Amino acid sequence: RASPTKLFSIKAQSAPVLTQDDLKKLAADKAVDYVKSGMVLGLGTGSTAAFVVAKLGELLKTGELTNIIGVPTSKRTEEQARSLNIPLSILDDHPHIDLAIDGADEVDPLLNLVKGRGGALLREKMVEAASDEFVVVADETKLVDGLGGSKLAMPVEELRLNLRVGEDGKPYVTDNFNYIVDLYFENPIKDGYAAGKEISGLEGVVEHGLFLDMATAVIIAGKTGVEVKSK
Ligand code: ABF
Repeated sequence: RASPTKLFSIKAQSAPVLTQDDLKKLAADKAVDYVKSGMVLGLGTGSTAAFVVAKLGELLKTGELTNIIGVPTSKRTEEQARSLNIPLSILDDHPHIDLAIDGADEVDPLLNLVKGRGGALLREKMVEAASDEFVVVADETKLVDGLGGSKLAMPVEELRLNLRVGEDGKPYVTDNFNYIVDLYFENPIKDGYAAGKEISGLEGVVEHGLFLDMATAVIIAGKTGVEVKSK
C-alpha cells in the first residue's frame, strides 16, 4: 500500500504564489533526483514530463549527469530531447529501462493512473512496462479518489472507430497512426482491472489509458509542498 512521505513544506507566509507550471517543475526537479549517470531512461510526454527532459538536458550540459540514454515516449519528446543533445535510443535497441519518468492525468490513492490524454499512451505504456522503476510527476490537481473521478476523458487508442476531433476539426492521430477515442465515466471505476479487460476486449482497441500497478513512486507537488508516495 502506498505510504506518503512529506519531504518538505513551504511556509504559507513566506511562499510566493506558485503557478501550476511552478508545481509541475517542482515535481520534475524532485524526480530527476532519482536519475543516476549511466542509466537508460524512459522519457515521458506532456507538460510535466517536458520539465523533466529540460532538467536532464541542463544536467548533461553541466556534466552533473553523464552517459544517460533516453527512450522517448513520443515524437514530441524525441524532438525536445534531441534539441537538448540528450542521447536517444528506441525500445528495440534498449528493451530494458532503468527508470521512466512521466506525467499522468489522474492518480488514485494506490498509485494507479489514468494516462494518455496527451495522446501518447501506447508508447508510454510499452516504455514504462519495460522499466525497473516508474516515477510519476504531477501537480495536486491530478489526485482523485477513484480513477475516472475527474470526469475528464480516458483515452483509448483504436485502429478504427469513433474519432477524437481536434480543435482544427480533424481526428486525433497518434504517433502510431491510430485514432484516439475518449471514454467518459459517470462514476469512478470500481475495478480498474475488470474495466481494463473489458475495454481491451473491444474490437479495434490497441491500448487504453488505465496504468494499473505500474508506478513505483508518484511525486505530487501542491501549494503546501512536494510529497512522494511510493510502493
Ligand atoms: C502524459 O502527458 C500523458 O500520459 C498524460 O496524458 C499527459 C499529462 O500531461 P501534463 O503533464 O501536461 O498534464 O504524461
